Amino acid sequence: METTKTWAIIESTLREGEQFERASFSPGDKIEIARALNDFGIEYLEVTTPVASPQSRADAETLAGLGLKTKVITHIQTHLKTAQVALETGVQGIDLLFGTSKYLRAAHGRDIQGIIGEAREVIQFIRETRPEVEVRFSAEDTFRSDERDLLEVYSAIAPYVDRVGLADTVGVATPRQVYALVREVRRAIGTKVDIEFHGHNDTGCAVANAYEAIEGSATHIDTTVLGIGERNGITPLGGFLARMYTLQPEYVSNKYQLDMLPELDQMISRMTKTEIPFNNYISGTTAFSHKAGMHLKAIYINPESYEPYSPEVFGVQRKLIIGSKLTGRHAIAQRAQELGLSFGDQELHRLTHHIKALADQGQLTLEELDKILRDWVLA
Ligand code: HCA
Ligand code: CU
Repeated sequence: METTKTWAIIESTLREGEQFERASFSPGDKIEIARALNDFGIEYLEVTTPVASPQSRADAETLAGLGLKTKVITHIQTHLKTAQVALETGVQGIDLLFGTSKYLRAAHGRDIQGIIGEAREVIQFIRETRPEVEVRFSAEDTFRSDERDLLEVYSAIAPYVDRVGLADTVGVATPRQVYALVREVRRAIGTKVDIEFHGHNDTGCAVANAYEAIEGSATHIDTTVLGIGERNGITPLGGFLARMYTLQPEYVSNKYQLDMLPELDQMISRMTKTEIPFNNYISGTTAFSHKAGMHLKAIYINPESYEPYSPEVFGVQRKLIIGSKLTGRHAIAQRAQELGLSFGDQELHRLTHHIKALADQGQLTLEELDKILRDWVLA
């Protein structure tokens, strides 16, 4: 049964993704990315702070003015002047950030009361200037911050914002920890304010942590296409959707144009000159490859037997690797049938044995396999 959890994606390829070593999106790239994510059905686009550079400011204005269905929000440090510039770009939302861990507090020199005071001032300014703009407040490095400090900050600020954010800035949180802390924050701030989770992937938990955040009552998840970001990045859009699709297939496929996902990955791969990893969720070249004889046999009977979801849902095709030493009679027979050939039981047995022996010397391509099948008939 589908769970009834509802959540939205804050797609940060245009912000966190710009912090990826190999990303340097041109103004044209940014428009292409924004339009594609809009068509895909993403709810929010987070774009680089307008104070990063003159072009960043111009880009934020352009993106905010595209008239997309997707809300365009920017991501800024909690400073009054920056907030003013952000509002001038015409964005529909502002994600505010303030470091609360001992490391980051040492860097910006604020105590908890100082953080709360400054955040309130900036939030009040935004509310008074542009009441329709959505405001989020996030405690950077949440999972290395003192829990009492965090709850104090979130409780003090929640009444003034639409959303609070938890950020696993260095990717150290465990799934259970994320679940537990989101629950704690929910208890502290009540049900009226949304909760966002942003998770880095340094220890390989970014997808699991995003999922646990939702289980814990988070309503918004940050992703980037291919997971690009600082260091090895954050929760990848594809991996997150693969995770959620198995649990909420209708909810996910109604919200998003899922068969566009490989195109999104290819677009970012092209722009960042980075190959899509072979084992990438959904769009990796081996993501739907089946090889062992037993797997092939079962796949022919019912693809669900060895697939968590159908590749067609995501606009890709499964691949059957028939010419290997692990192949089986059923796979050979099936391929023969596709070529309009048929073999009796004994023949098939001998043929399969022959193919396995050949493949022991090196895996056969489909063309090589087909030739062997045809030659066998002629021999
Ligand atoms: C960074 C900031 C951030 C912010 C996340 C958020 C992080 O390190 O550049 O605003 O929720 O990972 O803490 O991306
Ligand atoms: Cu980040």
